[in-house]
Amino acid sequence: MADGTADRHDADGAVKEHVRVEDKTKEPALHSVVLLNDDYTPMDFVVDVLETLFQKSPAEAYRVMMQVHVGGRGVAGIYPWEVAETKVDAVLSRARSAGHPLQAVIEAA
Ligand code: TYC
Repeated sequence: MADGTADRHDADGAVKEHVRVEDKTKEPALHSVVLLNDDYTPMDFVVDVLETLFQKSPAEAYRVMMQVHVGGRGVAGIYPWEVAETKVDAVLSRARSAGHPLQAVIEAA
């Protein structure tokens, strides 16, 4: 129904109850910005990216950077899709300007 509610019917067709089916406002789907490891981007550069673009504390930025370095990938942050896309663009733009091959991708969270 237009007001976000629906009538529920019994087997005989009688209206049993009038229930709300879903909220009108939906939360945006969340997406992870994932940093990928490579052999050339300096650790300090990745830590700086995590601190300045993803608002990580120095200790958390170092932890995430080491997780990527050792495990190959790590979550820098979780955002609505458009914010995640802007973050990835910022990471890639900053990395390319500095001459580093750092890669970041978006995944459904
Ligand atoms: N593996 C890199 C090095 O040894 C460091 C690094 C960490 C690179 C995280 C990318 O997303 C990355 N210099």
